[in-house]
Amino acid sequence: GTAPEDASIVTAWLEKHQNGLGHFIDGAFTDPGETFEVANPATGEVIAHVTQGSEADVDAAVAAARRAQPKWAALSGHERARYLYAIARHVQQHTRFLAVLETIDNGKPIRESRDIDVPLVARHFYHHAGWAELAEDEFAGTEPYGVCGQVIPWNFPLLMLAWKIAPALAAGNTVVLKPAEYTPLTALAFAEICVEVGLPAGVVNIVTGDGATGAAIVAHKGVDKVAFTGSTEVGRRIREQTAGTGKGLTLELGGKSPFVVMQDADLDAAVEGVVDAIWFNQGQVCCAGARVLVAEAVEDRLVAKLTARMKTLRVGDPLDKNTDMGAIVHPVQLARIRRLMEEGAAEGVTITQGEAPEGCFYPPTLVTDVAPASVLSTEEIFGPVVTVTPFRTPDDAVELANNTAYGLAASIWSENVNTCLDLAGQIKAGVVWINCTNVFDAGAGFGGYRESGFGREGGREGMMAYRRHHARRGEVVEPAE
Ligand code: TXE
Repeated sequence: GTAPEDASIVTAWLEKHQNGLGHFIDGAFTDPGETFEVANPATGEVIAHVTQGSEADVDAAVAAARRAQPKWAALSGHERARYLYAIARHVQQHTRFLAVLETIDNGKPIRESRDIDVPLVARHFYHHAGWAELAEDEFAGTEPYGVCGQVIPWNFPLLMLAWKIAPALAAGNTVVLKPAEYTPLTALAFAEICVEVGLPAGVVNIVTGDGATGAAIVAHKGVDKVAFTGSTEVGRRIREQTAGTGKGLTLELGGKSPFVVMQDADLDAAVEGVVDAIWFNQGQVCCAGARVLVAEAVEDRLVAKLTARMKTLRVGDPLDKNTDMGAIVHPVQLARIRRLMEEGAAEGVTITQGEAPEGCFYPPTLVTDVAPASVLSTEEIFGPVVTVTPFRTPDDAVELANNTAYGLAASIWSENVNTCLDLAGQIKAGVVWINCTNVFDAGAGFGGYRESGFGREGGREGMMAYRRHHARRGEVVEPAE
């Protein structure tokens, strides 16, 4: 049966803002200017009109952030921590509202937004409040960058905001953040939380808009550090744009992460791992385990189990608590998945799919008989599509795993911990999970090798990426990101 979530609190919020939503600049919401439509991908319904940020808007936001920054940095760590704790608590208090809004805006299942995204957001602010508490000791010999320009994607809208804003604020920076144009709503709801907790004006500024708005933030002379999560193509452009400007930069880009199943793996556990690795969030996950590499002796068994499990996944209404996979974020992304699948099909691969309703949905998909050089094995599909490729020896597994331009994450499955640790050391990825996948913690650095970007978010490295390191006599200084 169905178990629909009550969406009325969000409907009321959307109605309140039916004349359009402005930016959040200097502690207040601006009047909506020239707006663009935001739709619920599961229904196609337009749910809000959000302002397209101009260069003047970016100027105003950066100016507010510059004015607020010295005072924010001059607060004691404890005082900054109190704001971060308050934000975390308010996020928890508004969990249901934020989860429903995220699901309506992005299309992800309510079970995920409620049980994964929003709790991780709160966790991220709690964790970084802890860092702020320790600021006087931990940040000695370093200083905040100043104003951080942050541009985020649409796959985990509120969580990516938390990954960006929490460490920046803990470190004494102020921010101008642009959410993705497909999913700007929870960032604006977050701005309301900033007002609720009495965060000083200008510490957090949210400017909505498209890539041009993002580019204006990156280019702004008043921005001291840029943090970006999104496509490798845009990341490359941002790296060029910031070269020689002295701005700090961290980039978290695409991936094509391997999921390695050794002959002695617990296959049932590995199957559940694949479900989580590629069918979580419709596969729109930068670290998605998109390439299953399996020991040839167990390939047939794994594929049989995986096919059976895939067919049990329920794809449909994201607001239904029984739904396993919701909508693809936007018809443009759906078209991209379909185009890549057509290119792959032309190469003669075998495609097995579950079921999906009409509309902006894509079924869980398993691709076998696929060459390592195939477009489906190499391109980031950013959808619920997993390839399965057999290997003979552990060395072959490592070679296949590293046969990618990316290097964000990897997952290794074996009952022998020595095998796991041996492979983990040889696979070039920022995160290697052993007998698990998609485990995120605010205390652990996350980030890529090669075309997956550079710099870490989370943990000590992530924290220190928001401080400038200046040398003092006799001191060894970590390289700035
Ligand atoms: O990404 P974009 P798109 C990958 C994934 C996906 C593909 C395209 O493969 O299919 O990218 O997605 C802003 N200067 N990932 O087109 O354009 C934009 O407004 C500054 C992986 O949506 O990179 C948005 O806020 N900013 C990824 C953000 O960049 C610019 C998550 C991301 O959009 C800009 C998303 C510019 N010139 C997509 N152009 C991951 N690593 O998780 C755009 N933007």
